[in-house]
Amino acid sequence: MATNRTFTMIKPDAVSAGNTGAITKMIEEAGFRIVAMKKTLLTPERAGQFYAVHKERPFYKDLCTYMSSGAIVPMILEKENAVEDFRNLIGATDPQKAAPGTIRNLFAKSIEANAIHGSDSDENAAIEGSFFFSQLEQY
Ligand code: 3AN
Repeated sequence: MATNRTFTMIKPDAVSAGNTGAITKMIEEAGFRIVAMKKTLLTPERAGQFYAVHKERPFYKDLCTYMSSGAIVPMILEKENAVEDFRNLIGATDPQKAAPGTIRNLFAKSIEANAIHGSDSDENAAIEGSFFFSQLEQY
C-alpha cells in the first residue's frame, strides 16, 4: 500500500554548487511538505551502509567516496503518492536521460554526481528515513 512519505537527500555536487535552496524550492512548489531536514556529512563507512544494496556494483566504492566528499541535505517529504511523484520530479538516474525540467536535468553533473536521491519504494523510504532521523512520530 502506498504511504504518503518519501526520503530524499541533496548530494554533495548540488550542495557545494549552492543549489540547495533552488532544489528545495522546486520540491515545495511541487506540493511536498518537508517533514524533516538537516545538513550533515557521511563518512565513507556510513555511505557504504546507506548504499549497501549496491555493494556488488562496479561503481560502489566510487559512489561511497563521492557521497562522503562533502555536505549532504537529507529530508523526509510528505505528499500523496510521495515515492512515485518524487521520482518523477527528480528524473532518470542519468541526467542525460532525465526529462526536461526535472531536478536532475537542471542540476545534475553526471550519473554519479546526480544532484539528488529519491527512495524507490515505500519500504526503502522508511528504512532510509530512519537512517538519518529518529523519533519521526514527533514530526
Ligand atoms: P537512483 O538514485 O536513480 O535510484 P540507483 O539506485 O540505481 O539510482 O543508484 C544509486 C546511485 O548510484 C545513483 N544515484 C548514482 O549516484 C549512482 N549510480 C547509479 N548508476 C551508476 C553508474 N552506472 N555509474 C556511476 N554511478 C552510478
